[in-house]
Amino acid sequence: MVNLTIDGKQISASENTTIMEAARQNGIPIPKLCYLKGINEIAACRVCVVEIEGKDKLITSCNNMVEEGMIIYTNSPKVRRNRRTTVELILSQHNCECVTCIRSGNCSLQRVANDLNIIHIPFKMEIEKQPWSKEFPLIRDSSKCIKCMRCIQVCDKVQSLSIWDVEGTGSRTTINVAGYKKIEEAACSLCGQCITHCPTGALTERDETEKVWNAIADPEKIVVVQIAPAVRAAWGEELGLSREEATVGKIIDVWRRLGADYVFDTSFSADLTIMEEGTEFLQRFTSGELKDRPMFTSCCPGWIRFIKSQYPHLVKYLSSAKSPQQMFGAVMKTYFAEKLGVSPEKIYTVSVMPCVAKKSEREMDLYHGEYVGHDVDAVVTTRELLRMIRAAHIEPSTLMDQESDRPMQEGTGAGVIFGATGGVMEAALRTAYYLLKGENPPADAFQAVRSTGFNEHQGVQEAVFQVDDVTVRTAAVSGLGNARALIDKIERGEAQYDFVEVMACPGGCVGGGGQPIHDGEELAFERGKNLYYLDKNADIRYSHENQDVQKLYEEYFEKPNSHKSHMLLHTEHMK
Ligand code: HC0
Ligand code: SF4
Repeated sequence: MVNLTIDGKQISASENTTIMEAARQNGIPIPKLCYLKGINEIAACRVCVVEIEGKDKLITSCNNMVEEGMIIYTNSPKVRRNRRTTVELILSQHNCECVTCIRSGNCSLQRVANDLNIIHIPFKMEIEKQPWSKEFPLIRDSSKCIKCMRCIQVCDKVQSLSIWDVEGTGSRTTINVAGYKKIEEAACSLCGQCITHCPTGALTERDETEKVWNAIADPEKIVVVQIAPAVRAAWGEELGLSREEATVGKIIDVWRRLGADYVFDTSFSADLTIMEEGTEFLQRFTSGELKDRPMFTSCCPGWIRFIKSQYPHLVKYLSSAKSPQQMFGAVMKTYFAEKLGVSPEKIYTVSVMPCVAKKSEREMDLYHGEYVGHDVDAVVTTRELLRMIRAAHIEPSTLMDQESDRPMQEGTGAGVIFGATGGVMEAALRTAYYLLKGENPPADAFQAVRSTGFNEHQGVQEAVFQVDDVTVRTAAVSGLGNARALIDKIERGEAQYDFVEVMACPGGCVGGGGQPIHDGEELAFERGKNLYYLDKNADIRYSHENQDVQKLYEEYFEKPNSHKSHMLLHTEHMK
């Protein structure tokens, strides 16, 4: 241990602790902008400077370690002056139109400037705005970039894609897509992790809320909404609702108040996905088709974009099942439209997703008789949902639990855990066991695929399950860097699996790129616990016991992997 003094407080910290961390452990927060624990500890912004007694030069606290006998001041006049100038210089190159910024109220730069009581900016430089496509689901506004490097590091170290790079020199240094490419030409997975780790409004999702407002206002359109599993685990964070208060039932109430015609829970179609994908897995597994490579799940569009650009030769091992988002859209425009007695054109489908890549997944086509269109018409992230709640002046405390509409009402605990890493695998195994044995396993029999923290086994949960004489080797991985390491192991013959679940975002959809932002704080596994709690307390925990899914098969699809389900619920990933 090392003994030292910070702001007059005598403390001890273990060796190799940074000054920032030692201060934090003792209730002394040091302001910062670029710092991201374990990912970006490069002291680029210099906001975290501190004064050391006896030393002339201030030092950065994020990358300097505590030393025996140090006397540190985190907020001396010298520190404050220096920090203030640093922030003023950053602001001089920053587009400070905060009132029209999506991150206003949740911007680390705004907070640091406010805390320093900077009420005017003494100098201003001309700010160049780089061109950017308005069509791409990931939007970058270079005039708001503070060159903290977080996006570069997250994309590189966590997602192994290195989409961003530094460009230019001197005061013209900026961040842009590496290799002077346009973002559309780069291999961006659209995971959105650079957005959730950006301290300002430089990176955002393409806003689709206006499209949704217009559809709601259009009397010709029947607006049908679905809410993804992981949204319920995070939407309350910005509204001051506790985990217990922030139910999916209240999100359903939100959409009814916003004017949607029908509201459903994506857990329903997660159960439908399990019926299709579980059946497909057993067919491929028992036919010996999976001898050399596993079947990969296909519900995460960030992962689909990744495998297509990084491992195109493995695309044929993807499950052909569409994701729950797409399946639900297809069911809404066919089965449900028929129930309502309207044509698919009248139905406008909206998904609320914790994800940015879902905005590109929706471009998938739906062919149904005469109708050619999309399963899903608009995708809003959890953050966009929150903006709509605010725009409609809905007071969160007045929201009441409501049930989703019929006939696609039921969603099981198995469908809910889709939003956490390992959840799709666990749900699939519960049903695969039933399909093999004709009886249910204990609901928690496959919990070995759950993951409880970051960096645990490099984001991989492996498990082998024995059902009579059948052995199924599984792995669930989250984070694309972890996925790359796992695939490389499979490719080198160092690991063999039958079934692999991949989620692009660390922790799964709960940590998705469309979720609320907390200045780089990682909440995925906390949110995941919420989904496991909901599963544990669900009346039904097996997808095959979802009675509304059973009815859908009876009335429409006949059976899993039938001709009709292949037409509407599966896709050809080779395209
Ligand atoms: Fe997910 Fe999904 S679990 S990808 O994370 O499979 O986005 O929540 O909606 O589609 O259900 C996201 C979440 C979904 C889909 C489901 C899957
Ligand atoms: Fe990289 Fe993901 Fe951002 Fe694309 S969305 S640039 S893959 S971090």
